[in-house]
Amino acid sequence: ERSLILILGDQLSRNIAALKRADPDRDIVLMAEVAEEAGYVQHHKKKIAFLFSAMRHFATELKEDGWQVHYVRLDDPDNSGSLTGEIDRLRAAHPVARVVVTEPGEYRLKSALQDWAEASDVPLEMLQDSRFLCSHERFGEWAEGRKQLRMEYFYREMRRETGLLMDGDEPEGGKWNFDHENRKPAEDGLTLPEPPQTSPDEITEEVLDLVESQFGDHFGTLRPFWFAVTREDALASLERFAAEALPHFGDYQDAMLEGERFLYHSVLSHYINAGLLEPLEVCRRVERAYYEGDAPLNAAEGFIRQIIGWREYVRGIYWRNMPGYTEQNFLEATRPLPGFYWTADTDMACVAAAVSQTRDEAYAHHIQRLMVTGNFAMLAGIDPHQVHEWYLAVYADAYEWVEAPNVIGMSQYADGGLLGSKPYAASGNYINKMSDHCAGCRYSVTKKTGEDACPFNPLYWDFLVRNRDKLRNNPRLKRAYSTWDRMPEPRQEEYLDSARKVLDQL
Ligand code: FAD
Ligand code: DLZ
Repeated sequence: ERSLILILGDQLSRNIAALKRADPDRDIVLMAEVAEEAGYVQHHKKKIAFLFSAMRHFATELKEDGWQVHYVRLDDPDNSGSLTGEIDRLRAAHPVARVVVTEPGEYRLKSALQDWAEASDVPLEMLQDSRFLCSHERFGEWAEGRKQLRMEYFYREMRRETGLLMDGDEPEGGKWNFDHENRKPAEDGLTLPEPPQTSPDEITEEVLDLVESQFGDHFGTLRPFWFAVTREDALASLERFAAEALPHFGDYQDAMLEGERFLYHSVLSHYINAGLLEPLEVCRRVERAYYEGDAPLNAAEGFIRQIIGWREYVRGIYWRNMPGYTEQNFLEATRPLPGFYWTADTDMACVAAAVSQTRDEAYAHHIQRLMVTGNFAMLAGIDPHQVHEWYLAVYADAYEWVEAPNVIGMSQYADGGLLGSKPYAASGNYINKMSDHCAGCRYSVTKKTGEDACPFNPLYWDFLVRNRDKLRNNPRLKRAYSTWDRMPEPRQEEYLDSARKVLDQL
């Protein structure tokens, strides 16, 4: 009996569960570019181009492997505009006994498929996504009964279960975490390797034209377009990272430099999330670099922790708390997202750098996302739902399962501390320590209040004061509150007054 195998745009792997169970001689694979997926937020042009081109390349590879693939292009005149519409259209022409799909990464689409199945006369089989190390059940077992969830403990279990960087039962090097060796500010004179630039082939050029004509009003610069769109080229990016950037990954993980968009980051998240690379193979490659003496332990451990620790942990948090997680607003923040998140038109040099590279590359590294655009939005009291929609739209690696916990939880503290133990709030001093942005900024980072003061400075105190009722009992903020309480009242007034002026101008 023939099955219809639906492969989503972020499931571009030959090992995806739905394909593993299928028979190329019998079953029919459906892949579809649809308006609904391309339009549920205003995705960055590069994100759409990346996915459509990677989808087209993957469909071609499947056909070469002998699969019967039904590929629907966005500009197909009969395109119904939705994935469920395309399932129905295909099965009208080719009757099938069931539809098989690997669980989608977003609650929105999972529910839409389940609703469709309820009303349909063919059954839907939804398979666990085996690209993740930790199933929903496994995460549930770990989380159940714990008063507070903390990534670090979850991560240790993932280390044990994968055996990555393990020396028998003990962590390699005697410690689980080497972060105290990381987080150096970037110095002048570093040689910074760039991610490999893949030249667009004919398929990609055709997609770029399509995106320009259909999504010309979306955020972001489309060309030059250099992302890998095949597994082969994504693997080349992994090799480049392991050889050139990984050795310094740990040291400069939290650094920022004006004009340097990638530093020693891997720039692999969009490939991993779309299925071109498998998370475990990426970690094994990095582990090998360590054992072969090509990278120090603090780099390899730090990198592997991001993937088997943070990446798996945030996914667990997402599915345990949906629906509803993306609506959380613990701090009751309501201010609209400032226009400069779309234009980069701001005098704050760090924000302008983060937003303009986001516009140009659909990429920013973790500290830019967390401590610049994220920190500013939280300090300024921006509505977390608007912040969430911005992040979901602008990054090539953004899908709700990973974006929402990072934004709603880690960066905006809108979940009230479910994911992380404290709000990532920082004044200009932090940005100055970790970057060289402040030197060329029109604001002075050493000025705490007044016209020319770095806006992060008064906003930091205003944020703490504004949210005192909700944050006062957080042990990690005790010191900050007692510093505030010891400040003379006129000084406090200056801070709050400066903050008011910044906020009024947003
Ligand atoms: P590297 O710095 O080289 O890290 C290696 C890998 O670790 C990444 O490729 C990624 O797979 C994983 N990783 C690292 N940190 C995290 C994390 N916190 N959560 C999950 N995986 C992580 N990541 C996304 O994949 N999609 C998102 O939409 C996304 N939104 C974010 C929003 C905010 C506000 C913040 C603070 C972080 C967000 N992240 C997101 C996590 C992280 O910033 C990106 O994974 C990383 O910047 C991608 O660049 P890279 O591949 O060069 O990462
Ligand atoms: C992000 C995205 C976009 C822009 N377009 C498509 C598409 O046309 N067809 C498709 O199958 N998938 C697309 N995707 C990825 C889906 O949105 C993604 O599978 C879900 O959000 C679940 O993670």
